[in-house]
Amino acid sequence: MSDAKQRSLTVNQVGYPLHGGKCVISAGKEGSFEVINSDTGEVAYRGETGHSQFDESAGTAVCTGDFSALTTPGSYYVRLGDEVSAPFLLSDNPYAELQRGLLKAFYLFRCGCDLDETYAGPWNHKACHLADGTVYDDPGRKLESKGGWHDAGDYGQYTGPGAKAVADLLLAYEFYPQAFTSQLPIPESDDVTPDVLHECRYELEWLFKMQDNKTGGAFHKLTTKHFPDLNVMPEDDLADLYFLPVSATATGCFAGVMAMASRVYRQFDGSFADRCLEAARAAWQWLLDHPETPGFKNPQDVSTGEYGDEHDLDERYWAAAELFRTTGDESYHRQFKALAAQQFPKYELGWADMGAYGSLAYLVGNPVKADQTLYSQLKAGLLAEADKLTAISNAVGYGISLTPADYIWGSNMVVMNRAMLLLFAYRLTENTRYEESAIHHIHYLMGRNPLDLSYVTGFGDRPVMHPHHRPSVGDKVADPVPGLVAGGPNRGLNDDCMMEHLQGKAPAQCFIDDELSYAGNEVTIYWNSPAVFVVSNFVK
Ligand code: G3I
Ligand code: 9MR
Ligand code: ZN
Repeated sequence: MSDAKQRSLTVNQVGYPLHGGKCVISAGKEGSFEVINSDTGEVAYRGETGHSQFDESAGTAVCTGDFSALTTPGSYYVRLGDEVSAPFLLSDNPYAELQRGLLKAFYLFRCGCDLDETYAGPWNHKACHLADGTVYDDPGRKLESKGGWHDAGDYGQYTGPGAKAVADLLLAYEFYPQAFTSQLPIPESDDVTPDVLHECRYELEWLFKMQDNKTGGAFHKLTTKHFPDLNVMPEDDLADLYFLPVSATATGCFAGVMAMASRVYRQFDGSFADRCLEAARAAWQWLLDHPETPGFKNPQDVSTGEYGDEHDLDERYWAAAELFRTTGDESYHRQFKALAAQQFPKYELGWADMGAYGSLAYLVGNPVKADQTLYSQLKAGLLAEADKLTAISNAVGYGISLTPADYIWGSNMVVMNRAMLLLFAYRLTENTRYEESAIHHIHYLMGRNPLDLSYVTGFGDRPVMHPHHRPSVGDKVADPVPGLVAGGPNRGLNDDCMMEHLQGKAPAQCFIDDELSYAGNEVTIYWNSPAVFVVSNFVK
């Protein structure tokens, strides 16, 4: 843990925008509270908390102190009796640095190139995973494999999760271009193309290599057979790399993200946009040729991440939606409508359930071309989901949309995905209720939670310090690589470290800042990416 002691009075440790809701959450005590200016020691605001109510996720009674009326910029903390909160800022644009940190993390996840000190600071290291990979099913076949981002705390590279991460970042850019105007910087920075697109292109260039040019299908993943030890730096991980077999879920995600990229990059680089579209079409053809395929399973001698998913309708649905949105081609529309008529989750954004990307593409595409009945159905469905999420958020202590059952492996992705969905609803209706609910999810992530922890390394008064992230463990730098979103509380306690330390805890307390805890404290690109999206909505 960081040196600061855990406090029962919690805030967003980065801060709050000047205008809009601002609350402190107290676990235990209620009553009069003061917001104190940290520089002058003066009381800037006095208020009364509401009454405490038991919150099942937190396992404690909690109450809220509202200080929305305080709108003077500055650095503050809250006092209630003898309890104090972490310090935080009130500012016009409090999340600009956080958003850049969350995005810069993708550069720090890069595989296959030197991370120079100029861009990576003390977290620089040499190029890794440069060798060709062997096609697992056809061992005589070797293919170039270099590039892309590592998935997580391990060095595997997985097509579906990579596509989700790129999709979130491209959507963030499409929705919030104003949040991407300054350089990070990264080696490709120029004054023409926004850095977010340079960074995504690094992954997209690798994704091209995941398409089997013999069939158009996408290999499920590129990994060694087993995970290396936890302290192995990327450039020292020299075991053989394998392209694991093509799967329908990977191919659907590949087609979806390539069709999306073709649209987004068109104005910057027409020939790259053409390449993306051609790759998407070929992947789509593979899907048509393989209407029923079993979900991916690790072969017996492979133990890296499986990302198993039996259901590929949602990935096909997303692919058809993006191909229709990008090309306007009626044949994709027909196929999208046929898929939409089937039963599967259409408002989820996880690595396994990609339906919401398809629904959104249809809803923000060209409404004139859309089938009006289907359009209305999907919009009503999305808003109903968003209403459900705001209702849960308003009912429970920490103001977010998770029920106790939702604290699973990667619960912070659930937190951010749901905030994303709320922001989709805001986009479609301009009803600020959805946006107000979304920002509470950032407050939770950044410290206003039962553990008083910022789940983003390098940000906030009490951030995660020991993520399950091999470079952070293996390098000689005391601080972890910054800008990484930790998985978060997981009531399943799916690793030995959690089992040893967290038995009997309430769901939102099932978290330990220990590098051995891979089921709670690992980091991944697709936990960072929805955070970039959500925070970007609030960046000026
Ligand atoms: O969705 C179910 C839920 O319905 C059920 O109530 C709950 C009970 O445990 O489980 C939920 O499923 C969990 C699922 O994550 C949710 O996404 C599974 O238990 C849990 O095992 C599964 O964990 C996945 C984990 O790999 C193990 O397969 C994570 O989502 C996934 O993010 C993680 O990915 C790993 C890669 O394999 C390797 N690289 C690192 C990465 C992050 O840890
Ligand atoms: O380090 C691995 C991590 O990146 C994965 O997400 C996780 C789940 O697949 O597995 C971790 O590896 C652990 C392995 O599964 C069990 N033995 C301990 C390993 C951690 O060092
Ligand atoms: Zn690498």
